[in-house]
Amino acid sequence: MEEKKKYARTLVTTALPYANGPVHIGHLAGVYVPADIYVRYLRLKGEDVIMIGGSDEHGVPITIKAQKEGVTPQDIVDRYHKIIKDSMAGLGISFDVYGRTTSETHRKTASEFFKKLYDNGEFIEKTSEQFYDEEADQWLADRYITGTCPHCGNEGAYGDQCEACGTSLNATDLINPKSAITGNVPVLKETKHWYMPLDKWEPRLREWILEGHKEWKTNVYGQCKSWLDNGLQPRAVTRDLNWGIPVPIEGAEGKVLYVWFDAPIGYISNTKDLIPNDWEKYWKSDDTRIIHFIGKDNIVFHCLIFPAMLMAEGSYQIPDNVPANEFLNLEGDKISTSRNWAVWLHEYLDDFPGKQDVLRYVLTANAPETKDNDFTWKDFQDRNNNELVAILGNFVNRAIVLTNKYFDGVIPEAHELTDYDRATIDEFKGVKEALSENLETFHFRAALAEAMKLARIGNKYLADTEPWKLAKTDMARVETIMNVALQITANLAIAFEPFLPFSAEKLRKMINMESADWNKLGSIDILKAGDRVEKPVLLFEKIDDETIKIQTDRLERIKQENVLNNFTPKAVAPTVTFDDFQKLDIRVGKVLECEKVKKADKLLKFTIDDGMKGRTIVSGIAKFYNPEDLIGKEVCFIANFPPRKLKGVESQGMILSAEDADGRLVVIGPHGEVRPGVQVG
Ligand code: B3M
Ligand code: ZN
Repeated sequence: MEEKKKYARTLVTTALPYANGPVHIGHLAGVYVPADIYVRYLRLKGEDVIMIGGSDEHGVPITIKAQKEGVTPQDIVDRYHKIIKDSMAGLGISFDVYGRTTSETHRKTASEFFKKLYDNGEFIEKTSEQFYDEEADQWLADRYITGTCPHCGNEGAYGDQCEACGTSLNATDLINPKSAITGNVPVLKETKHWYMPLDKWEPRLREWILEGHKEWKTNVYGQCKSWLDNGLQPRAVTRDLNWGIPVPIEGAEGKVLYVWFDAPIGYISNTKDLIPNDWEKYWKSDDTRIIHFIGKDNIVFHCLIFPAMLMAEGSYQIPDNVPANEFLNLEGDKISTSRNWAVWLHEYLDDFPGKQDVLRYVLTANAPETKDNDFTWKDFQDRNNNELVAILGNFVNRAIVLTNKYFDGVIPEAHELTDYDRATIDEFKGVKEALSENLETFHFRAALAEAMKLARIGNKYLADTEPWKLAKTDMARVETIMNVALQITANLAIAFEPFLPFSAEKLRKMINMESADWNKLGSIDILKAGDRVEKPVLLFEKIDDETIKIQTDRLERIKQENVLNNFTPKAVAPTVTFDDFQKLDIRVGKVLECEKVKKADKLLKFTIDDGMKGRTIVSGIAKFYNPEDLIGKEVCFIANFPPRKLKGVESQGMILSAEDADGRLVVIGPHGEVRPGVQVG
């Protein structure tokens, strides 16, 4: 096996979220929680590491959001940058810097980067035809053009993708293209742009990844291989847009750097802001290790395009690893900002104060490391109640409570260890190695399971040794047991610090342990006999069904709203003649009585005044109405259907109702007063 390269420091970057919305659990599980665990772990080991984050504040998604709300792009990014920055801090994501791509440092850095590549002849210039809205006097980015999808006929396809059939498109593929700004037919006009010739870097990229980084996660390696095997094409790195970093060359007025050109440079700019005199050490010396934490949709940019940019620039290191995650779904559906199908971090922090670690725990235990995973509120509740409360919280609480109870808070001495004590201690000795190994290789789920194993060992130790039973007969034995239990508690404070930093801190305070040192993990002399522990505080508390129901009800409401908002009427049925229509005898009737049909939860039985001798009609609308509410109302019914029996009741006609997009039935009636029995036509 190839010997591991020695490195002196680690630079961890985390994908810069677009500042066009808040962050949600998908972002957290994919990028920020794993990155934070990793960085906290390295810090615990005493390594030199910095964690770089920031908002991505350019690009079309932001201009679209601004246009929709009638505000400026700057307003949008100011609003969301703050929400994102504050909520990430609230969850304990421990960035050393959280910057923004609208900063002056960034504008200058990205601009100079482009200029250097331009001056070195690293770009090719190409003229192509692009859509332009003459009335708005504006070039149209792909997202600003809609039209009919040539593959499936969906009339609302975008210039870059049809969301109905999932095909990615070029704007010029659309049938009947329209400008999303004015609704006009756009015209094609010639425009000049600068392209990165990725094909030129393909051999180096190929060798670097496919030969040099076989250890990368299979999903990342596989995606890179597939791109490389398909052959890389030149990519435009400029755009016709009025929001972004101006292209710093003559003749490029009105053009900006493509957002995916400037955003990764944001990692560099933000490092500069953090350590203006030292940043180059982290980016340019070959004993630095660069790790990019991202989601799977960003793989090509971080593994191929950005490295090609860095290679072209010449003075930078390229990344050592890009541990991209798959996606997290929510209650079985894809998370979507536009459909509001998400658990938003800032809302979570409001709804669950003091429970940051519960979310961190659940998102790690269920992280989409190798495949897409699902977040459900039920699983959230179960993991909190059955794992955090019942295992970790329970053990720690017992250890501290018993120490207070029997020894007045003073850590007792360990006397002679029994074979069982030794077997227990042996078991948790291996935890450090297993944990480290998993953390080093970005297997955070497995690492968390190892930490949890330590808590299970502790729980079992107390349950098996039952010190509360020995207290009356063998206090010396209780002293030993409690010493071991407290040493396990100290181990937990170290092991959980990367994952659950808030609880680990509480725990450290309880046992008066000033700082956690990874190197001590696995040892049984962390705490000194004679030192004190504090009074117990609860690390976790049970989450009840009502709390969970508030969240699932909210999602249910959003689902309904989405169904209603996305309603498109069904295609009109084949033409009929007036004679056809006249065959139906539709009349107005007045509801005299209305009641539920026994043993049929869908059916209501109506007694209708039809202006004649009256009739009974059974209708399947019981789910949508209280029977009493319909009494006295006028309804329309078909009078000439043959009678039929429903659950033993003979129905003499059919009450008309409209079915809304969500399946709700609404009874149809006249808007003015009419006599029962009159015909509709
Ligand atoms: N803002 C895309 C995203 O949020 C993009 C990442 C930039 S990382 C340099 O998924
Ligand atoms: Zn389509």
